Amino acid sequence: MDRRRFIKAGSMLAAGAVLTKSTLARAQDEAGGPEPLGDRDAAEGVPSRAPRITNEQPHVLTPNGATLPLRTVGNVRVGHLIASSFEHEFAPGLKAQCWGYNHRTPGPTLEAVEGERLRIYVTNRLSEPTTVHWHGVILPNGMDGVAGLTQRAIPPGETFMYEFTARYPGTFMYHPHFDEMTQIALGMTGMIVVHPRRARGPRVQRDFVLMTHEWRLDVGARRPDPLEMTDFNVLTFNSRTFPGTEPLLMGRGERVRIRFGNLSPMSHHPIHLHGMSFATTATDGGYIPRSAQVPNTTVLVPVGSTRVIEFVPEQSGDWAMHCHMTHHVMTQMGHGIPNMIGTQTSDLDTRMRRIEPRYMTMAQDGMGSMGEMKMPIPKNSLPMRGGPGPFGNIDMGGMFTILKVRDSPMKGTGLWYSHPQGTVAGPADASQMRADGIETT
Ligand SMILES: [Cu+2]
Repeated sequence: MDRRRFIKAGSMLAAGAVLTKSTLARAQDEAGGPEPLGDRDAAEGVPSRAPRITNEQPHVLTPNGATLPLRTVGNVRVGHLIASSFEHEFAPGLKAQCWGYNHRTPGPTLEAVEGERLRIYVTNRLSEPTTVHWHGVILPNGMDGVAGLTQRAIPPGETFMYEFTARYPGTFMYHPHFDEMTQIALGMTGMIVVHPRRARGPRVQRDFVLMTHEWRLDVGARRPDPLEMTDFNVLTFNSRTFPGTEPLLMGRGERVRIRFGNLSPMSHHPIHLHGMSFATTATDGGYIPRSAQVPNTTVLVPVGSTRVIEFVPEQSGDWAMHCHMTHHVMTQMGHGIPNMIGTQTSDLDTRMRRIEPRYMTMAQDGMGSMGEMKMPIPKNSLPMRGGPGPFGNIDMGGMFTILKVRDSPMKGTGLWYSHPQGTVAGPADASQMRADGIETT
């Protein structure tokens, strides 16, 4: 028995042993989680705000996400995170029961300014204890959120208070430090942005945050599998998978910042931007001096890290941005199928259809067209990959989104880029090929 099977078998035995304790929790869970709270709307987070400049710094935008509302009480900024189970949509057609904060995964982005005193209440509406660890934030040891080491875990139904000063600006994250394997795998992550009191470096016009994550969600399952160690099949930006990812809208010539976080269980993500060269300006450890900023078109975001990039888009268009691990731009249906590439199937289909009339051999020429095949797919699942684009099916899914660079960025948000004439690759002209000395016969 390998280690994974052993763990799975062990967890089933353990589940049997604590059946009485977990039955109630499971019953609540099956019913779609706990009752909504009276203050749910306020606590759930507000939609990402339009850029507003404070001290020359725009608010951060969390595509597909929200910012945690903070109210000022005396000289303290007060917020409330509620950990619970809820139904989450990864993309139209794919939903699962996930765990997160304020009915979101990732939880709402915590946005503060350097030097602010923060008081964050954490209510646990999960079926097991939890904590919140403020990953990368320098704070008193007892506020660090490590169950058993720096605090007692927050029991189900209780609320704990964390209070600390955001001493240093930067891009950080929050997540539980109790049963991390389960709680993070089910979606309990969030980003923290602490703006510097005085803006550093050139002023940016847009400031986005994207949390990368990976999930094992078997076709037909209602819940991600936290026991998976290697074979993840739903890859996400802010817990959404393409075509469910909200495009990032920006103006040509604007300075744009994207802050990536990675709380995937097991994978680092090399995020590649088309049409841009950028500088990595900061990590969760602090700012990178200008003299040490290396130009790149791909930034590796390791597990448990943040990376901040800045760039000025030079060319308008619909530019792809995606993880460059090819299996991270696939979705559920691309996994676990037999490799048929190059096989000579001759009359196999005809013969098989005598036994099974719906039989069809797939992917013997490659898998590129499988995303657009109008094959029936199981309920609550995504086709192999991709989504509709202006020139046909977009052949990537998963950790993929679009940077919409426009001359007037607030116009035409839902529209595809309109290309100037003569700037789109198309079929070659035979006479021009001959003139250029290209032989094709
Ligand atoms: Cu990746």
